[in-house]
Amino acid sequence: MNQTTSILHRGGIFMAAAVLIGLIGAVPAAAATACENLAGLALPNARINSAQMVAAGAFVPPGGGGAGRGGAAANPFGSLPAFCRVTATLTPSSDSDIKTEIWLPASGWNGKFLAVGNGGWAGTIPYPALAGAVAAGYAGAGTDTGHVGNSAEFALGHPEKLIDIAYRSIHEMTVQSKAVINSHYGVPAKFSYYNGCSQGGRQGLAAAQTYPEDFNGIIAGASTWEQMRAHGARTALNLIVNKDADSIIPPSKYRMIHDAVLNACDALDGVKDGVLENPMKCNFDYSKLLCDGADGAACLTKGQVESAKAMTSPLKDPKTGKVLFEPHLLPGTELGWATNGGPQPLGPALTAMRNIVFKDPKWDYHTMNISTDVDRANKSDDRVMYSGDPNLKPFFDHGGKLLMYHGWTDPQVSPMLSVTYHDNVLKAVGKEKAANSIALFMMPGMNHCQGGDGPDTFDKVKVLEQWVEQGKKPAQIIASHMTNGQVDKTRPLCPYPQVAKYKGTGSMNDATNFSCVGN
Ligand SMILES: [Ca+2]
Repeated sequence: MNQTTSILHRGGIFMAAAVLIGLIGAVPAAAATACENLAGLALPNARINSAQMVAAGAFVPPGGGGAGRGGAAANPFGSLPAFCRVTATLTPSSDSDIKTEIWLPASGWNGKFLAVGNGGWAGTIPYPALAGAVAAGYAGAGTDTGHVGNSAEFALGHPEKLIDIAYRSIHEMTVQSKAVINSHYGVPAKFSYYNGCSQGGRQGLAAAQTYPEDFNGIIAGASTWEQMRAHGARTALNLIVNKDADSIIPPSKYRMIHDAVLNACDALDGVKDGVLENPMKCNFDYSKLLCDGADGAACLTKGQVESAKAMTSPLKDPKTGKVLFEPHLLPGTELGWATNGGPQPLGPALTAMRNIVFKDPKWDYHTMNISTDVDRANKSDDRVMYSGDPNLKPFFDHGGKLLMYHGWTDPQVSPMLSVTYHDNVLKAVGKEKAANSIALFMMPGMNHCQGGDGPDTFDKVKVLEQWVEQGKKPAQIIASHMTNGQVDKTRPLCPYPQVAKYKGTGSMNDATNFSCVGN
């Protein structure tokens, strides 16, 4: 009997056992293949490197572990229950070297699979998010996407590796994880979910577009779906706001500018709480802060006014005024302007320009020709990293649900990308058909994926599950804001384009005193 037959045979026995046990209750852990046996599982274009039980609280991430989006706590591993840790290498192409980990709860498995995404240029297994999945009872999986290190250096001369991070690694990981789960527990996962933000949000959209049958539900936060053009635009914006000494806004002025924006726009939503419910309604004119005479701490020079406008406007060709990239940051992001407007371009953008666009790790960004190089960035990867296809009909027809979210004060990835993609899907698929399959929740006062003055915390997977498993599309989501570990504010998040409106009485920090209304 060869190995595959043996596994099928054992699987058959377990299936029969599961049916019998199903008559009297839940499938006990005893029905599962022992963790260590998974090391012998044969998988196409993949090899399992190890399969070992990890005792409760005993996991220590290799080399201190990698930070991932979507679940990092102070010590996300200390309270982990016992689990079976499977490490694998996936090789869908001859140049692929995709490291993946599949974590299987030793007891209390909820019968579901949860894949977690990456941040930045990936290059590490997102251990904190993986830990969050297992702690909540899921069989979880995460991948380094096929290279080591959070930069784009891997892509130079390795187009297959770019395809791996773009969409292939999450797909391969998901296919293999489902096989491992089936073998280990003797039953397939009842539901498969994906959760990611930033690069991980784009990975989620790519999954919905490219492999519509992989997941029953996808959470895509702050999705950077127009990735290479955005990297070109970020680099260009950085050059524009640093073009001469007069243009540079010192970070010491960010608070002053932010306060001026709040003074003008905070109360537009009926609640003076330091957060703009819909910053697209705030048409703040930064030239109101122009210094009367000499430069000072409470005003902006002429060049600084231009830079403030550039930070919050579509990117324009400085020579012709032509719009080169429409999605921009919104008023209210001032405290985070150092991200894109600091002394040099954002790291993930610069490494992309060097290694993918110009294919020269020493490329000097000061030599950028903004008029042509934003377009050049957009085409540089044969559109592999572009994840903006709005045709989600196959995913929706399969029953797939897409839950999107984005912070309005995201200083790194324009929230307009999520708004635009959402609207594009409605146009492509039809509003009625899309209505029960896609939802976007804009998050007032939330920064990039988390943090900020607005509520940034809600149980994303739970919301998605209720939608997928019980047909309850979220009409609103209660999110909370914490200070020093204590919840100090709750507020409903509303499905775009609705906004939360204060009912007029009761605490402004209590979600029950707000309702979602048309914008
Ligand atoms: Ca407000």
